[in-house]
Amino acid sequence: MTYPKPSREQFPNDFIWGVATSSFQIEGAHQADGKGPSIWDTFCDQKGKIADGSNGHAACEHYHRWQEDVELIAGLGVNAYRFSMSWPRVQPDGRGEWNEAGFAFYERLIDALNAQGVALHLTLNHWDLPQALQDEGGWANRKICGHFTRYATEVARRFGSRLASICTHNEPWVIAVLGYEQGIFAPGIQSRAQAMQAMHHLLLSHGMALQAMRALGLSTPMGIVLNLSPIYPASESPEDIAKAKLDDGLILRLYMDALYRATYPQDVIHHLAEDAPVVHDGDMATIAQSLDFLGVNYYTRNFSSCGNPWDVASTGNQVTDMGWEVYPQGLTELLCRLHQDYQPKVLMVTENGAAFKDEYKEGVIDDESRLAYVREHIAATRAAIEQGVPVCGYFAWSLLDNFEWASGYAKRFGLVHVDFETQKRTLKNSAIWYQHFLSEKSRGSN
Ligand code: IFM
Repeated sequence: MTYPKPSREQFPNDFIWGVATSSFQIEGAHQADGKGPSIWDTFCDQKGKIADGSNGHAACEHYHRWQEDVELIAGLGVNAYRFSMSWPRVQPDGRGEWNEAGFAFYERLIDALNAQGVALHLTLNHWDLPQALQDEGGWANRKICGHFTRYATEVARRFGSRLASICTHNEPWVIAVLGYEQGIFAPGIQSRAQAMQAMHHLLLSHGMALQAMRALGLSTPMGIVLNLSPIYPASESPEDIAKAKLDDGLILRLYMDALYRATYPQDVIHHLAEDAPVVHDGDMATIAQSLDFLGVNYYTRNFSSCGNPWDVASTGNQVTDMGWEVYPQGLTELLCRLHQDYQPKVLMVTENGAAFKDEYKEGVIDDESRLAYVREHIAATRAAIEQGVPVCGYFAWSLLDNFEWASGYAKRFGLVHVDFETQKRTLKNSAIWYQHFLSEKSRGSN
């Protein structure tokens, strides 16, 4: 199924159109001006953890090239920018002194973008935890909830009124499961019990931070961003169907039930058995603060199989450089399901995009596959809105080619190409299409 080409006019006038990045993936300047080490600095230093042996020392040098990047963002014609703050840049050990030089960087960035009419959507935690907190157990240690709440409150106090929204955590499932259970992301731990405890503390700290930030009297919308996708059984066998239900529980219901129903799903808790998190009285009520928005990061759908691993090629659909199937309908389905099952006040597509190999030819990057991916997913978002889902924004991932975590710099998600030797930025055709789409006046002209 393909969607009709979208046009901007099909969306409400106040729809949020943005591009997204995160601190560790673009900033570089890993030791500049008093910044402390993050768990991703430590992880990159361990042999074999990052596919190309790279790290975030330079990344896109955004810390030094932020003015050029502000012009780039404004030039795209977006009305919003989603970015994250590096906790160790503003509080090097995560629990002690504030680093004024770090705050000054974000102050300059926020003010410059606001001056260009670009609204700022801040994420407090996009994975680069201060290493000093990991040294005392990181997200698996309940004490971190207090540290995170103090950090969130300080950031909201300083910048809240200049921000269009504040998100506590980006993709807690990734932090907990890839970081503490599978160990393929920082901090590289392999323990399901620790992962589930980390998951619980991420959610608890989210609720505590929301309470504390709201106590400042701010009207800034506050929420959380989850990585979600529909999960299908690989076959009609009862085993595959049961596996898909459980996987959906581990990836979606665990988080959504906690946030919207103040409970963890019993089938999942039963399955986790002794690895289930320790939950104190009152925790679930704290987690289930009312959310001003739910951020959804969508890239692909998933299949669950009890037998051989699912072969993505068997769908016949295009597959990205990450090995992820291109399946825009999954976004429509997901948004409709979230609306039906949990009724978030509003939903934002906070990340959506694709890594493909790009060819740079005489200053042109003709990334037709990425362009089609973005266009189709915007159309899929539109289809959900037509079905009554209150979606208020779409952010393309990502503004720039950047450090793609354990994959290093080889996987390029940017609408804007970065030559990592020279740091030259070049708009890919997908960026030019987005720019044109955003500036279009007449229906169907894109
Ligand atoms: O690059 C990441 C981002 O940091 C979090 N969401 C998924 C993206 C692509 O893998």
